[in-house]
Amino acid sequence: MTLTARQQESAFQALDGFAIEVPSWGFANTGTRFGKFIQASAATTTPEKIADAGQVHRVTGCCPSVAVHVLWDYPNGIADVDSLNAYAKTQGVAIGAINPNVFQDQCYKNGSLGNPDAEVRRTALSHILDCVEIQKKSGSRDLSLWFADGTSYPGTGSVRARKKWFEEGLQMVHSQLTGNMRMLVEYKPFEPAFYATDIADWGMSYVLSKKSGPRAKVLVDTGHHYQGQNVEQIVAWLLSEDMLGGFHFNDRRYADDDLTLGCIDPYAVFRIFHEICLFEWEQGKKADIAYMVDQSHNLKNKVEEMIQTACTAQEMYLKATLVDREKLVSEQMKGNLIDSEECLREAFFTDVRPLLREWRKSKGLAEEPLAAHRESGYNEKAEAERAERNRGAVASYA
Ligand code: PSV
Ligand code: MN
Repeated sequence: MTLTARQQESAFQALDGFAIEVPSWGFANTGTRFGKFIQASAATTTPEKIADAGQVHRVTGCCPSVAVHVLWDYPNGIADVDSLNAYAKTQGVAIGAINPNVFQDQCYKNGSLGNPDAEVRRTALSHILDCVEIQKKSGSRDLSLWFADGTSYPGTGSVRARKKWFEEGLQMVHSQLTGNMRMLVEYKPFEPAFYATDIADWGMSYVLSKKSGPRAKVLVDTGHHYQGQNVEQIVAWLLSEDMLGGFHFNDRRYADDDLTLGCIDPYAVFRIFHEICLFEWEQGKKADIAYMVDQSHNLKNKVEEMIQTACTAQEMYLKATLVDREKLVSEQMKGNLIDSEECLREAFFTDVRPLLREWRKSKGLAEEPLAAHRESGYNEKAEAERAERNRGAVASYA
């Protein structure tokens, strides 16, 4: 596909308007339940996670914010907000979505907002409301809600009672949101619950969001679906209902694998972006969607993989902007299956990397973000500063 000057200009505009948020937890040493493989350069403190996010943005130019997980990143709660906001600014990024954590404490064994014990439900609600205060003080637009709630054996919980408790809890959270604040409700079919997760799919997330109020939207984590599920169809439905709030991007082969975006199926990522671009083209305006990454790299170097992810997201998004939508719609209406499908394939198989290099040059960025990062010496410096603390992490884990 050769691009006209007009197409190149609109591609640059599209890239100017594309940003993807990185997760603080993607920079720390994490692992599977079978073990952790420690990286000497991994972040050991919240400022280090923010500094890593800053480095990703410095070389890619498309990751201006970092999502935080309150229990992991704000040891002193709201008292940490000002200093972290100020520090993030020095690193060229902003604090993004605020993630409460109502899944790791012992009291949450039988759930949080869906727990049969009213006292535990109150504890969970109170933590989430504290997070709303952090969100307000931080100036973060989105509260990102994920619940590990559910039951793992048949008969061990009332599905409808738990649904009702969720409705009540989420409505309370919604009532505290002001200004442009939103709450995004994430779903996940299984893990850690293995019989009936309380918010297991987009329909449940949709119902709870609708019942909470207009600031509640659905969050689609691409890894949170059953094998073979058509995620872009879910995206299109949510868009048409004005209920798509954001994404947690990652790739998967089997379940919630949290692999690098696009490493298994880049065409699936392209198709998601295509549905969004098509919708925006028809509406004549941008959809209000928070693009976020949710990956925790256990094996690859963390900063490098986040750079890889950001670049893949840009590439797939850019390809989606190139679809000849006028032709697509006309071929669809005529029932021309091959010609319609070719509109997608033509854009998908276009090598957009030269265009991206041009865009980066026009922004004063390095043409190859990964190479620029490697040449910067950032990793060596981080390793020298953090290795000792990370050795400590191995010792305390063993
Ligand atoms: C749960 O699997 C999840 O996708 C949620 O978004 C959490 O906030 C995140 O991973 C980190 O545990
Ligand atoms: Mn997620």
